[in-house]
Amino acid sequence: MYKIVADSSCDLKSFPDAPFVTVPLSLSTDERSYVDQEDLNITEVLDYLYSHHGRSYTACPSTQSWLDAFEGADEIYVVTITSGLSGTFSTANVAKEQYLSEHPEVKICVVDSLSTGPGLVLLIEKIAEYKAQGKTFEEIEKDIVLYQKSLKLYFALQSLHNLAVNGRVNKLVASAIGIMNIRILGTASPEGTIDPIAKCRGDKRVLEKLIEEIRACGYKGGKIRICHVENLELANVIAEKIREIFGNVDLRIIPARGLCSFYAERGGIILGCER
Ligand code: X90
Repeated sequence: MYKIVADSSCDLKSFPDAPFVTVPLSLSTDERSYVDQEDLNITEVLDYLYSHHGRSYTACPSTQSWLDAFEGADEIYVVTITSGLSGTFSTANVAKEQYLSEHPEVKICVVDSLSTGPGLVLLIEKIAEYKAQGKTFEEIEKDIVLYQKSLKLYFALQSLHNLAVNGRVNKLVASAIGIMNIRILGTASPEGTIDPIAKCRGDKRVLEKLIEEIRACGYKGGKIRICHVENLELANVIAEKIREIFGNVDLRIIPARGLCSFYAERGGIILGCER
């Protein structure tokens, strides 16, 4: 039996097309700790974090939580958040080596998404599609890397506070926003780090600029996945605009789970597309 295992940055709670399980990262302050499980109440966590004045941080899954998730399958595809911003990919590889030494007959492929949220969703869907087509483990291992390179990730955020205090983005970039309705539009670099594109005033401007970028990257109507942090409204506006321009696109909108909510913050939008 095969299985897809992703960390909780994938924003999916379930995935009906394949045997699927997620492994949680965790979110903490010095007083409280939340495991990013399926039933985590995002509104409650965000309310708490915004009312808390001390520091807050995240941690990648333990090796043991990966090992537990691997149980019961003999062909395992692991999809992780970008190694450019998190140790998650590295802990997944440690778990892989350990699991293989105890189960030499099992096959495990760990995919570095170099992305987050919707980028992982597209990779997970593609693995299930490859399996349905009857591709072998070795073929999938090779082809998924090529597919990863064909994906683009964009984000529009209202605050970079949590990214900046946790050292995931330059503090100078971060200080520019959080004022006057300013949004930051950015993309994932080929190394899976944060690449700011523009500061935009208001949602209307951010939408224009986002569409401009999507066009310029060579997007022609492929799949799109949009994850949002309590901002279904803007996600819908973006989806509508994309359909207006590119026709009947395969597009899904997904509420962010804990990890992406923590870093993308309230109002944040993350969009993944195929080129
Ligand atoms: O504690 C950990 O190991 C997790 C660290 C994760 C850090 C970054 C998460 C970013 C989530 C922010 C906007 C999208 C940026 C994507 C660039 C690849 C969402």
